[in-house]
Amino acid sequence: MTTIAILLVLAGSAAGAGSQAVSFASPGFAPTQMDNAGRLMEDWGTFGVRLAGEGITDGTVSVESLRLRDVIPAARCTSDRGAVRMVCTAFRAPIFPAGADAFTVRLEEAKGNAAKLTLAVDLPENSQLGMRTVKLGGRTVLALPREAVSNRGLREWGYCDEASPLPGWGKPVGPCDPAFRNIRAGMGGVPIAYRFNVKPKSRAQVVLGFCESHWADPGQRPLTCRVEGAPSQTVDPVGKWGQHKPGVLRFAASDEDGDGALDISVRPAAGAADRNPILNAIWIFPPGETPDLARVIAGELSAGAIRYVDVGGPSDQSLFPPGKLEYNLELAAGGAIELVFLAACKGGDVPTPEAGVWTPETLLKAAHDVWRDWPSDRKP
Ligand SMILES: [Ca+2]
Ligand SMILES: [Ca+2]
Repeated sequence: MTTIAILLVLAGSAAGAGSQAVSFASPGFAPTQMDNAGRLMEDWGTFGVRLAGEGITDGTVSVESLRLRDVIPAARCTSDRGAVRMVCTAFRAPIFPAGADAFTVRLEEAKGNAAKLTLAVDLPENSQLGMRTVKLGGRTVLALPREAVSNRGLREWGYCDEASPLPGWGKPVGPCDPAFRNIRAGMGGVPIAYRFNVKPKSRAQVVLGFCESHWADPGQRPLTCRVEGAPSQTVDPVGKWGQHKPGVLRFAASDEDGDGALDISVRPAAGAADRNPILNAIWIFPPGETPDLARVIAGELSAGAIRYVDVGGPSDQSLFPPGKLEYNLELAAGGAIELVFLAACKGGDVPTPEAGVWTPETLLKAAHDVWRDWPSDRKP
């Protein structure tokens, strides 16, 4: 029989009266502790959030244990911060195999005035930020809220994937743009993805550049390229251009979903023997003029492009600025916002949010179902 999960209520230490560390778990799993400042103490580090902005004051912090939907052990940290009341609630979501801690940050405007806020997430050093995940080493330790992607401080353009730069990997023959020499590769089949800020709903000509310098035979590394607003194109670079031969594909792109960003991705084509996609270069040109592709390959149009990216080269960049993970949020007078994070538990990863299997509602329901069915004499 597995160890019975225990809801421990530990005596508080430094924080004021009413604030104490609280633990919570799923049946049969080691508990997670919320410390008396409202942070989760995970085996990979401490996860917590900090609030800043106009009218945000220091305030008392109160941590308590409670039951969500009557049965789910949970920890809650409440703090009145002047213009905003912040309530952080955590419970264990019983995701196979190790579970994950769902951490909901609720921000309530408290003074009857619209408020602009910055919510900063405390992360361990060496954290790698992605669009929806934070990784530490090879482990996915945090899933980030979908609602807040557009509220993140992002650069004008950059990659937003888990691919790796391989400078000097390309060995293009003949005179060509230097961008063909450096690549990024999606080792293990991860897509290569870039995002560029554009005028909402605007159009552009996008050119992707490739040079395959590993395979000599066709059919090994076919790639499927998607550029927002254009039909996807599948290409076998060796079959189409040959080994070490630079080649380009043109796309009539548009910001189809109107979010002010143009999304570009390269993935392994269906059935590809080599599952590691590569990309050498990206050019963005104005709509309406069709760039001469031979001149693009020769590097003659790079200086005049709206964007020219030597993928994997020294000027390539992540979409995410280094350092802190911060959200810029606006609260209407009397309004509230909820952001749900998912933190990895002892020995586990969090599931990739892109897989789309879990939502905050289904996590709560799953936790409810396991605790409802757990024998009452063994409930904490
Ligand atoms: Ca878009
Ligand atoms: Ca490159």
